[in-house]
Amino acid sequence: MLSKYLNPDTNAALKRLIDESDNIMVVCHRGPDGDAVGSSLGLACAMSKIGKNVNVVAPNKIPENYESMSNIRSFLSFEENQEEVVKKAKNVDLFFFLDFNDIKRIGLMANLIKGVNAKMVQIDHHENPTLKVDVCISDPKCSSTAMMTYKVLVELGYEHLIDKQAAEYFYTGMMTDTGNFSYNSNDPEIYEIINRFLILGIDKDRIYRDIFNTSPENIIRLNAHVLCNCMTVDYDLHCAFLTLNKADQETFGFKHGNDEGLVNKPLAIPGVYYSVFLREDPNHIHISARSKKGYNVSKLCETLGGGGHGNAAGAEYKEGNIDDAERRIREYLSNHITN
Ligand SMILES: [Mn+2]
Repeated sequence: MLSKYLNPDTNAALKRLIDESDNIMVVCHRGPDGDAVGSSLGLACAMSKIGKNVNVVAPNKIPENYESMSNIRSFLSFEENQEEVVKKAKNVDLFFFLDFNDIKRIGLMANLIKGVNAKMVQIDHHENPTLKVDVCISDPKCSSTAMMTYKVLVELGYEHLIDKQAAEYFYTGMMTDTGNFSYNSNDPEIYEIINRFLILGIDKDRIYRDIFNTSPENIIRLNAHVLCNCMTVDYDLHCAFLTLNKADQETFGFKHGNDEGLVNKPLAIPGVYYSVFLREDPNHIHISARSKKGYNVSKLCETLGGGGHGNAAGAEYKEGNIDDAERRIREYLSNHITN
């Protein structure tokens, strides 16, 4: 038996919302990761099985390494299909917002949402949800939105709608948000759910290989270059800094998503508790931070205008270049370091 999120009233209310809706739009955050893509596609699969017309929309393009997942149900990117999404959104009865806690995470799509007259449901595992929705299901202790979404469907009596394909999508979200079950992964329910998915026939080994262990040569070289030539380790601050500038992105043929997981690597170094990856993007410095258990990076990223979880957070720094951002982080850590 899995633990429950919904009291009987909310359960009935959510069920009614779904029953009364013909057109559903599932929306995930900008720069969708495996959890955003996996939870959205899994939910879409289940909802289309009960005859709903479902569209899945991300604010921008999904990274290449997840493209294979969306073969069956295609993702619409708002940035690239603005007109189509606007048209479809007008007929939407029910929105599902998955894997984000703040309207800022969907960029320009936020304006679209403001103007529609539809019901809204949020399922998310980030702290402090601030979206204005009809039903908010929030569980910061859960390691993935995919797992939450699966549990919600089970609670609503929809377990029979989850087939092998949907299970593969949910599994992908659970796997990617735990680094293949290497962090935030001590909850026994994770393995109870995986057990069910294996019985449905998912190929977990293939999913791991496709998502985490398939990489073109230029990306292997890019990762090696960043770790070898662009990493500084400050043992006083217990922090490693990785940087990727525009020139190197061009040299190695970098595309969005090619640096997935890179920020975790320095945490393997004894004495390193924080790892910060700084990438030069067109309009800002993309910052992604990770930390070992007991060390918090969400506050650090908040001071830079971002946020996230205690051990995984990010920000888009607009007040200067990579060096400025790194200086700000060093200042913050030297004032807040706990040895
Ligand atoms: Mn997530």
